[in-house]
Order: sequence, then C-alpha cells, then structure tokens
Amino acid sequence: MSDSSIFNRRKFLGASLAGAGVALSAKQTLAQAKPDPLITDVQDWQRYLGDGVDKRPYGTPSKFEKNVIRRDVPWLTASPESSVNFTPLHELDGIITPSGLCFERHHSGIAEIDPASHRLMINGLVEKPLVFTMDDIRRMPRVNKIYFLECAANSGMEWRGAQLNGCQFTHGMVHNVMYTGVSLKTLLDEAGVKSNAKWLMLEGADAAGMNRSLPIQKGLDDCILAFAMNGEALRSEQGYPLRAVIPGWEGNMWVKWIRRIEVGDQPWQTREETSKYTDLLADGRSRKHTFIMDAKSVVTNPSPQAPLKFKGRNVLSGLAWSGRGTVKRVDVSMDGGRNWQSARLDGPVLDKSLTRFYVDFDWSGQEMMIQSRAMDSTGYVQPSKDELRKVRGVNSIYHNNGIQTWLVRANGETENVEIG
Ligand SMILES: Nc1nc2c(c(=O)[nH]1)N[C@H]1C(S)=C(S)[C@@H](COP(=O)(O)O)O[C@H]1N2
Ligand SMILES: [Mo]
Repeated sequence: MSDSSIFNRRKFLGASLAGAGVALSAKQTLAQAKPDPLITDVQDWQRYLGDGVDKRPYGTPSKFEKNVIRRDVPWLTASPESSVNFTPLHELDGIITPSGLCFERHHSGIAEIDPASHRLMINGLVEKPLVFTMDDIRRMPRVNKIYFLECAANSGMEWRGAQLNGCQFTHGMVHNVMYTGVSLKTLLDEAGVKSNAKWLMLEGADAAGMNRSLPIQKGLDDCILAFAMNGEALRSEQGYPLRAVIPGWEGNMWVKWIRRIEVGDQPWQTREETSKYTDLLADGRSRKHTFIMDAKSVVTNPSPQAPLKFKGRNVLSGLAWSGRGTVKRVDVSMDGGRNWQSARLDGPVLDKSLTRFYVDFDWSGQEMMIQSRAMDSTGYVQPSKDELRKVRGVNSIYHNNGIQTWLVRANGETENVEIG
C-alpha cells in the first residue's frame, strides 16, 4: 500500500466517524459518552502485536465464548452410548447451527468409519441390487439443501408440566445445517425400483444397526443421502461418512452411518417404529408412523439460561420451524397469551428449515410471561400445551410442539413455567 492510499484511508475513516457522531447525538438513543478507560487508555491488544496466523490447522471459537457448548442432562439416560446432548439455542443466532454445536443422539455410541471401508447397499424389490462405495457416491449429481432435524423426543420431558430450566434442554434437540449429498431418488433410479415397491428400510452401520421404514413416496420426493454438512464432511457424531436426510420428518428416521436401503412392499415394524417412536394415548391406543414434525417455535432470548440484563431497549429472539413447509408467521405474547404481536422474520425463510424471528421491545422491568406461536404455510397454528394434552393425553414422549412459556421476573431472571 502506498503512503498516499494510507493517507486517503485515514481521511475517509475520519470523515465517516464524524458522520456517525452526528447521527448518534441526533438520535440520543445510546448512553452519553463519558470518560471510560476502555476508550481513553491504550489496551494490551492494541499495545502489543497479536499472535500470528493460527498455528492450529483447524480454528476454534474465541476463548471468551466458553459457555457456548452442548450440554447434557445427566439423569436422563442410563449410559452415554445411548444418550443425547443438546444444542445451546440461547447462544446462537441466525438459522445455521455450527457443526460442533449440533445436538447428538445415539442409540449405541458413535461409529467411527473409515470412508474407504464404507459401503451402501440397495437391495430388495429392485431390478439391480447395487453396492456403492463413497467414491461412487461422490461421482453422482449433488444437491445442497438446508433443513432442520428435530428429534421426536424434543420437549418430551415437558408433557406433565414445566420441568427443565433452559431452552437448550426443553428445545435443544434440533439443529439446522446445509447438507450436500445425492438425492435418494438418484440412487434408487440407478437400482430400478420395482412397481410393487411401497416402503424402504434404512439401516445404519452403528452397533445399534438402527433401522426405520420409510414410505417410498417420501424417499423419491426430497430425501438426500448426505456426506457433508455446512460445507465440510459430516462430523462422526452426525453419521460420517453418510447419513439420511428426511426433510421435515422426525429425527429418528435420519439414519446415520447409513449402510443399506432395502426396498419392500410393507413396513418392517422395527423397534424404532413400534415400541419406540409411537405415542401412547390416554385410552391405551398408540399413534404410529407419526413421521412429520408439526410447526413449533421457542423464544431463545430471553430464556432461563439467558436472562434479561437491561431495562429499556431489548431484543427478543427465537426460532420457528415446520415439517410441513415454511414458517408463515410467528406471534409473540408478553402477557401469557392475552395479547399477541407479530414478530419480525429475518434471514432466509426456507422450506422445512429453522426460521429466525425478533421482537425489538422496551422493557420497563415489569414481570412478563413470554410465549411464541408459529403458523406455517399450510395454515396450521402451533397449539397450546393444554390443547395438545386434550388430544394426546400425558403418556406421550414424542411430538410435543406445544407453546412454551417463560416467566421473566422483575430482576430479569427467567424461568420455565406453565400457565394453568
Ligand atoms: N444409525 C443411527 N442413526 C440414527 C440414530 C442412531 O442411534 N443410530 N439416532 C437417531 C435419532 S433418534 C435422532 S434424533 C437423530 C439425531 O441426529 P444427530 O445426532 O445428528 O443430531 O439421528 C437418528 N439416526
Ligand atoms: Mo430421536
């Protein structure tokens, strides 16, 4: 850079700062400037040279972001191999979940698979049974799509009343990433599905050999076998080297470490669709094949792990999603559902993806009961928890998409409550 360009840049900065100063004093929205050592004193980070380019080959977040971590609920499951940890939704913004913060759910631990040793087989009612290597799959036409994955058990601990104190725990079994892979239809077409085929069985290569039946229409519609998330290879815990992406449907069907697809004419009645992932109703009958995740939303800030710190200007923020399409509208109440206002959706509003919403508000320190209610592109409106219980009883674990209530106290502390 020549001297003259540095000089010009300084002049330009000076001019724009002066401009900003005028704008601020005219608006008078921020605190009046007063002497502050963070402005008047030279700080260490300005006095000394910083570290050189990162010596670690793979970067990590700032050391000041140590709280931004997945967390588990130790009493929830008997062993860490068949367990879950939760996405820190209250620490995130926008719609993409960073790969290292995506919740994990495994039935028999994380399979560590060398992609060179991974195979995908397609068999059953097909013209040509096939076995693919990862190299084969990477030579097929690719697609890129952003989708949410929600475990059917998300909010499952809340059926009998408010229990866990934090949206990380009540709603953190959801993540939203961009997948790269091959559409399942491309692979099935290669094998040639027979005309009497109605169902697919997806099977994982983990110690659980986790498997689920999938209606073939869905398989041919929008499902993907993904090898990448957020631009890089899948993480081991998310199914490296290959996982099923079943947009809008319960997370359990998104078989990780996928090794086999069998084509058949009826469902297989696997453990995961009979004794698990069915919903026991009050009269003793069970709902089965409840694949789709209905519209849902949650206010992530404020929330129990992210209390309100300031009176006056505040940003309420949250997430909404629907397995049936896009989020059309999100309403927010600050008084336990008496009055509602429409939140501002910001960022991409995509099919079967998390959608970010905001309400910019002034807080005078009054107690609040904060709720959010999503409406999707089919016109479906997220129900209250009581409306849901009327239909489903309280035996359920799965598919709790009821409206969440946070009580914000006068000191800003926030708690998981239910309005009776
Ligand atoms: N092979 C295999 N696939 C699996 C599972 C598993 O244990 N084994 N768990 C399922 C469940 S219950 C959920 S909710 C999602 C979780 O995906 P994630 O770990 O990427 O969040 O993966 C599904 N796919
Ligand atoms: Mo799940």
